[in-house]
Amino acid sequence: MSGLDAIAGIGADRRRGGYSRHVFDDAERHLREWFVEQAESRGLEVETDANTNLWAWWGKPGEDAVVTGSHLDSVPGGGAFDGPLGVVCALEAVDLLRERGFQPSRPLAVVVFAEEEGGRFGVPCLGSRLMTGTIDADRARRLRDTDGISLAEAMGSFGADPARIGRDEGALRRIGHFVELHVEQGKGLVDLNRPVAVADSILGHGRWRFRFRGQGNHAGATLIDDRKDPMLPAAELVVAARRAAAATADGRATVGRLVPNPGGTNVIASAVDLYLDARAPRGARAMVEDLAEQAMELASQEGCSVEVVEESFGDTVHFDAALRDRLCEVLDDVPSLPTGAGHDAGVLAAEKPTAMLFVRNPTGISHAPEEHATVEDCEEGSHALARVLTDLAG
Ligand code: HGY
Ligand code: MN
Ligand code: MN
Ligand code: MN
Repeated sequence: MSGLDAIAGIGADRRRGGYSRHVFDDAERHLREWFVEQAESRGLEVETDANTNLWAWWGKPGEDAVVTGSHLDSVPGGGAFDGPLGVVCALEAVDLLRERGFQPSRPLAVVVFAEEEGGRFGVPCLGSRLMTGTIDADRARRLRDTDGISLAEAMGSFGADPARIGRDEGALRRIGHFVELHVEQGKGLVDLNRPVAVADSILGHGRWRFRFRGQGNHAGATLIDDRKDPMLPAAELVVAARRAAAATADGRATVGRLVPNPGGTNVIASAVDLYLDARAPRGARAMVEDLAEQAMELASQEGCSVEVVEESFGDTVHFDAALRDRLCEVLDDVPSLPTGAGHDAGVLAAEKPTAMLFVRNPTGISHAPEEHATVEDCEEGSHALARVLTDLAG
């Protein structure tokens, strides 16, 4: 908790509540500095990889390492635990192992992945996607934030070389196992009345941008019949998305961001960008294809047009069953749980034996300031992580 307290003032968002910490902004740079200080004070050797992920090594960096960690960025107005808890518990686990005089037989590293939430450039798990080549480097360089700054430009200002981003064979060879600890983002552990679980699967999920275009005009002088208001099909699509998710097995669909241009109370918008987050064990893409057809119909009814762009997609992830079972056993039969939230561990799972630990969230709320974990459960989590690292690196 002292780790979380130390960063509690960084990136606090007075307007939205909670935290807004986005890749390469002041808050996120500050968090990187904090991490480097923490790692170096423990004698860990810190390096930043070509994709701006941070690594802290216990002993010499080497291949087949046991790697743990998470991310420090947040969604806009997010909670204090999503990401930082996995980093703080990783450092705490290192302390616990040291106190016990543990000597790892394999290299051990704590990693902080960049832009996990996609809060600035729109693609979640950007650092791990780049490292694994799951996103094309050229496409990534051209991603833009809401101020029009490209990832390449932002990396340049940060002091990283955008020409070097992309699949990083060296970094990947070093990962033998990856274990990410994370606050649970639902109520699974509350319902089971248990503090810690091992992850079983991650729901397939993606993000899409629907750009509706109409005719900007005067709110008072334009007769209702004369309007081409892109807000109309956008609003109807919000409702259609909810219905589509309800009709899809274990489906979810969210419009958490709707951006009218130019955005004036007395102005009929000329365009509206609607950002859709859709998830399902199977068929998230089919759900969105159907919504895209509906969007076209809704747009044409209003004399508008629509263009749909897939910003990211990841299939359902089933974590390595042998590793999951091994963790459950090492942790004396903790339960295993599926999750609807995405993680860098989900990206890495396609390449490496990967596992996750969840720590109970008494509110069951996440991506909001009410996200929580008690001191006792965080302690359970770091002790569980220390046991897993001891097992894997012993
Ligand atoms: O959006 C997600 O599921 C994740 O927390 N990035
Ligand atoms: Mn998150
Ligand atoms: Mn997270
Ligand atoms: Mn006027």
